[in-house]
Amino acid sequence: MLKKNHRVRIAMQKSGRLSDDSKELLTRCGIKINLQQKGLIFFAENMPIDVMYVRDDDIPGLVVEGVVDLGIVGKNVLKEIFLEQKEKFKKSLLKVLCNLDFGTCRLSLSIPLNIEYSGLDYFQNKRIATSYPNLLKNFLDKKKIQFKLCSLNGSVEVAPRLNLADAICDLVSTGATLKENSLYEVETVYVSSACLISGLQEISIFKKNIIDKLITRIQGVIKAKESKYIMLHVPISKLEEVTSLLHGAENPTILKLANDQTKVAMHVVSSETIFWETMEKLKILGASSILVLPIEKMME
Ligand code: PRT
Ligand code: ZN
Repeated sequence: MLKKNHRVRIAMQKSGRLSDDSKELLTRCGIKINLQQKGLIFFAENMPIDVMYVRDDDIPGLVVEGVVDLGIVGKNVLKEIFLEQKEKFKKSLLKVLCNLDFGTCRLSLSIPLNIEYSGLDYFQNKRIATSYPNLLKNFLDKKKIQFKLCSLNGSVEVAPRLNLADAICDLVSTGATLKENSLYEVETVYVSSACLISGLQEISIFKKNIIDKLITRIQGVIKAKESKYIMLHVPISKLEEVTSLLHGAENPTILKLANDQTKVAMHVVSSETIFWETMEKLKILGASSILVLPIEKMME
C-alpha cells in the first residue's frame, strides 16, 4: 500500500460548469474512481490518484498551499488571482501544465440594449458591475479608461436593471443570459477555458512520473476528440489530389484492393474536422466507400 503522500491529489469543481467535463476527462484517461458517492475526497482504484471536490474559487489556493498537487480550473479564475497577487508576490505561484478543451467562455463588457455603443470611451467614469475587478481594471487601465467599480459575487447581470451599474463585465458562453437581461456584448476583456494547474513546490520523482503520465493521457484524449480516422477507396491516379483535400492527415496507409486494380484503400488519421463538403469533393474525385470514424484514444 502506498503512503498517503505518494498519491497525486487533484482538486476539481464539486458542482458547476466544470464538474461534468472534469469527471469525464478523468474517466477517459482511464482513471477508475467512483465519484458518485458523497464526500470530499475520492480514491482512484487503479492509479495513485485522489480527487478532492471543492468550489472552483478555492482550487488555486489549495494548489499554492500544497494541499493538492493539481487543480482543474478556469483560466479566468487563475488570471484574476494572478493580477490580485502580482504586486505582493511579483510572480505567479501557479503554473499551467496543460490546456483543456472545455469551460470555454469569454469575459465581456456588456451594456443595456437601449444604449448605442460609441466605443471604449463610453465606459469613461461609468459604474461597472463585475466579479472580476482585477481583470477589468487591467483591461481598462491599458485603454486609459477610468471607471467606478461595483463589485458583486453573483447575479452580475441584474445590476443595470437595479440601477446599481451602467454596464457589466461578466462571463459569457451562449449569450442567453445577456439576452434575457436586455444586455449586449460590446468588448471582450479575456478569453478563457479550463486548464490543469500545479504549484511551484518540489515534488517526488514518483509523483512527477504519475503527473507526466496523466498529462500524456489528457493530451491523448484531447487529440483523439479532435481527430478522425478516415477510410476510403481512391483511384490511383487521384491519390495526390485526395491527400491534399484531407488537411491535417499525415502519412496515409495505402492498401491494395482485392478485385480492383484501378483503386487503392487509403486509411488516414486527420486532425481536422471532415465536413460534408470535403466528402462531396472526394466523391467528385472518384473516391468511394468513404468512412469517417471517431477515435477513442491516441498516443504518439
Ligand atoms: O460553486 P462554485 O464556486 O464552484 O461555482 P461558480 O458558480 O463560481 O462557477 P461556475 O460553475 O458558474 O463556473 C465555473 C467556471 O466555468 C468559470 O470560472 C469559467 O471558467 C467557466 N465558465 C464557462 C463559465 C461560463 N462558461 C458561464 N457561462 N462560468 C460562468 N458562466 C456564467 C456567467 O457568469 C453568466 O452568469 O453563465 C452565465 C452566462 O452564460 P450564457 O451561456 O447565458 O452566456
Ligand atoms: Zn466559484
